[in-house]
This record gives sequence, C-alpha cells and structure tokens, in this order.
Amino acid sequence: MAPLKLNNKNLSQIAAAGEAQVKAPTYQRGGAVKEGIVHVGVGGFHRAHLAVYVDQLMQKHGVTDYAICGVGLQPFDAAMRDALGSQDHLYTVIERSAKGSFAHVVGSINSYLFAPDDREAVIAKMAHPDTHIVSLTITESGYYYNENTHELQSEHPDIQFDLQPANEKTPRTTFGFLYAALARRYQQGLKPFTVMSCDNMQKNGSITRHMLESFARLRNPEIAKWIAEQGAFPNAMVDRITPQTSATDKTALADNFAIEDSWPVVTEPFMQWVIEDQFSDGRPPFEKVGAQVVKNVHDVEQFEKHKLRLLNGSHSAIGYPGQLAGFKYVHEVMEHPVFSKFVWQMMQDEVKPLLPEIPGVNIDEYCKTLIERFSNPTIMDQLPRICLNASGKIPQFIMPSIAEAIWVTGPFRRLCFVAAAWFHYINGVDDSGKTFEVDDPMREELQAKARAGGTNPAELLSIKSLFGDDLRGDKRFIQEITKAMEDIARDGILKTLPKYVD
Ligand code: CS2
Repeated sequence: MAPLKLNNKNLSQIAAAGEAQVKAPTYQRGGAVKEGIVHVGVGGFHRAHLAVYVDQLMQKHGVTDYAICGVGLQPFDAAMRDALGSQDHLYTVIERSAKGSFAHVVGSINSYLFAPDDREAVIAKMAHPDTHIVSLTITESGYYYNENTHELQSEHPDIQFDLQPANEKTPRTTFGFLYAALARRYQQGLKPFTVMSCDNMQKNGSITRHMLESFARLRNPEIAKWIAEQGAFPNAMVDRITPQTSATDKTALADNFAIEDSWPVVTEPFMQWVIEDQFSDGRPPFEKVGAQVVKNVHDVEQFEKHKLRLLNGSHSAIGYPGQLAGFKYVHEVMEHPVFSKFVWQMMQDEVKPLLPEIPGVNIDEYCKTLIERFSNPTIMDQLPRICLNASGKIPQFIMPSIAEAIWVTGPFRRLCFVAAAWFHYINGVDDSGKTFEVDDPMREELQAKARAGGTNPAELLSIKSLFGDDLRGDKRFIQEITKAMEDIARDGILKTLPKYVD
C-alpha cells in the first residue's frame, strides 16, 4: 500500500496499516499536555533516547506534564524544525538488530522552537512555570569547557557576546539562554529548573553546573548564588548508538512500514540511562520506564567512566584507524579479524584494569555486549559520525586512560596507537591518498599543528586546552605515540595494526 504521511490525522491508520506492526502513541498531545521539559539539541540521539523514555512515560504511565519542547540553537537546526514541523512533531524510531526491524512512532516532542527565528521565545519557554527541566545534547564544544584549567572559556567570543547585558535577550550560547531564563525565574519567585546534561562527558552535570555558575557570576553574583544554592545539575550516563539517518532508511520505512517520515531515527535495541537523583523542580518517574535513577553521585560517576572509556573509547579505536584504512561503517571494521582483536585487547588489557568495580556489573560481560553492539550490521553506523568533533572526544575517551595508565605504570601502547591515528587523521588524507572532510570546531588549529609537527606529536600536544601539561613530559608516552605516528605515516594502518595485537 502507498505510504501515509506521518501526522496526527494519519496516526491511527499508520498504526493499523503497516505490514509489520507499528507502535504509535495513543496518548493526548498538543494543548492537552504540559511541556515540562525543554530540550536543547534535538538530534538523532535525543530522539532515540530521552524522548523515547518520555514517550513511554506518557504512553504507559499517563504522565501529562513532562512533554518535550525541542529547541535548536544552530543554523543547521532549521532542518529539524522543518521536518518535525511538517508532521506534527511526530517521528519514527526504527530499531534494528539481527531480530529484525521494528518501527515505533514517538509523540513526546510536542513542539519545537528554532532560536534564530525568535530567541526571546526560547527564553520565555525556559522561564515558564510549566518548565521543570532543561535538558541538553549540545556536544562537548557546547560547554565551553577548558580541559586544562577546568574553567569556562570566558574569553571565547560567543561567551563574551552573551556576557554583555545588552545581549541578554539575544544570546548565542546555551549558557546565555539558561542564564537569561533563570534570571527571570528568580525575579518571578519560581524555582530554578533542573539542568540535565545528556552529553558524553565525565561528570557532565558537575561540569554544566560549574560552567553556568561561572557564567552567572560574571553577569550577576546574586543570581549566581541562587543557582548555586537551589539549582540542580544531575550527572548522568547516557547510552544508545544512534547513526545518522540515511536516504535508504526513509525508503525502507516507506516500503516496510508504509510510513512517510521526513526524518526518522535508526537505532539499536539497547538503551541505558543512569542518572543522579538531583532535581530542583520535580521530575517524572523515569525509573518506571527503565532509567536507573541513582542517589549516590559516586555510583553515577563509575557508570559514566565505564561507558566513556569502554564504549566511546572503543568507538574512537574503530573510527580514526578505520577511516584511515578505508572502511565506511563500524561493523565493517569489526568484521576485520585484526581490528576486532585490537579493540578487544585494548578494552581488556589497557582500559579494564583502570576501571572501578561496580557492584552487579560484570565488566567482561559488558565488553562482550559492546563487541556485539559494534558488530550489529543492520544499523550501518557511519565512521564519519564517530570521527566528528574529535577534539571534544579523544580528551574524554582516550587521554584519561593514557594518563591513568602512566600513573600506575600499566600498559597503554594500544591507546597511544589510537591517539596517533587521530593525529594522522587530522591531515584529512586516508591511507590510499583520498582526502576526506575533517569536521571539528578546532580544525584549523589542529591541521596547522599537524602539518608543522609531521610525525612529531609535540606540536599537537602543545594545545594545552586539550592535553594539559603532564603528558608532554612523560618519556614513555612520547616514545610510544611517536613510534605509532611514524609507523602509521610510513606503512599505513593495516600494516601497522598487527604490531598492536597479541
Ligand atoms: C560515539 C557516540 O560519537 C561518538 O563518538 O561514540 O555517539 C556513541 O554512539 C554513543 O555515545 C552511544 O551511547
């Protein structure tokens, strides 16, 4: 049958008409619900993760005051505004694994605001008494966090712009919006909303708190004090592998489920969310839909550490060397026997010994599950997605393991190989001589340093905001990474890799 355009009007027909069963919301939306969550950064990950948890709360538990208002701050978010706007903010999550493909229409995003259209509307929305949580998926670079000083990059032109009182109604950064909205709530005698980071950063909540309080102190110490005393910034570990949507995904949705969706999301069946129970203005019962809401911040930090070092770190180990070797997808790299051994041995021999034990978590099982998830051929997870914004990833996913391994004199040559592969990748040329796009907010600086340094890592390592001071002074580390850089430059990835596999 001809596919039906996804929208409110067609929803019940869509649920009934697909060849395979399509799950679709039967709960009230629009004006019948309150938008208790404002989410900044509506990409694939948000739509496959938080929005799915909220969808289940609305569908199974009758929650009506925590629907989501999506917010886009970047010019490229216009595409999401248009896609969601054209289909009553409904979209399809396609879950794919060896068990097959399942389609689920999600309705928890109730509206969408595109900040460049109307910045004031975003501030007013966050300041509205119905808003209890502002959640963020803004990537590492959106936090203006200096890895070396652990402070806000207050000298950054965007932050400087937002710090001008005259620009309070037209901010550019997330902190400008959060501050302006919180200042209004303070004046109105409301509680501060919870700021809930959903980004892959160790201590994401604490960093968000520190950055926002620093920003607020530079604007108005009284508001800063109120935020410090009454605000809440839960730390969280978020997990669901969510590739970029391709044109084939849309066609498959139309062919197999008879749904015409301008921007569906493809993801894996697995999802996990461990979140600290710290909320300043109430929260929905996330634990009823599978989130692990944890009282102790220390426990959350352990989960974060496991996930960032093992999952995201391995993704980096697959991504940079994999793309240099000419692969396109994560599962293709995992099909290469030397690569998959490399990933396993890096996790087992170098990363695992540095990790704390978590009661009830078997690290070996966790690692095995990761290998299975990376090997899922049906989601077609793109290497360029993994490699995107490396300057925000490697310092979180790889360098801390290297630093700790140095500290305990543990093995770290595979981790160094990954860092060396990234350094080589920065030049934008793969092992067959083909050029590719390096998509990174620090691209210019990185490429200039990579050119100047050649196979000497000193130039790149001199970027203190990424690497700090300590690593450059460690002889063993410098030797390992230099050797890997020389081997990769001379022989390419596939010839060098076997040297790193036992
Ligand atoms: C990936 C993550 O972008 C990356 O580097 O490792 O997007 C990863 O897919 C998610 O964190 C999985 O939860």
